[in-house]
Amino acid sequence: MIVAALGLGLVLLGVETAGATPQDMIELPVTTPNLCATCHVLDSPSAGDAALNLFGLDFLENGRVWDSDLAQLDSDGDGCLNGVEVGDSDGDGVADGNVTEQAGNPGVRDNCGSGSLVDERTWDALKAMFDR
Ligand SMILES: [Ca+2]
Ligand SMILES: [Ca+2]
Repeated sequence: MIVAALGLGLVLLGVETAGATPQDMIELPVTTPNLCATCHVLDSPSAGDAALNLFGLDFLENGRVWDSDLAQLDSDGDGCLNGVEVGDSDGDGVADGNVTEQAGNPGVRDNCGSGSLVDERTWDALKAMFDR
């Protein structure tokens, strides 16, 4: 009986974990083309293999809420703010202008800006001031 209850608990836990992802995705005004990969290291993460990328970790730390604080960060350190990459610069939950696709992946260091090493270091120093 105890084993059965434990098993049920694990199943419920797994369902809850997997079910949270679409709910989190609603937070972002623009999710294409990266979809799951916006927050995860895999395109199609499963409950047991859903490692988060740098943006996903910041999103989690931010209480799984998309807001102006998160939009002002550059989670992946590529010189582009999360808000710019997602397509909602001010993080108010409404896509910028006629934006229908993310400009870049906020969790992957890509070529969406001219982030030099110096800029990244400066930004890391700035972030460190707020990450207390
Ligand atoms: Ca970035
Ligand atoms: Ca990026």
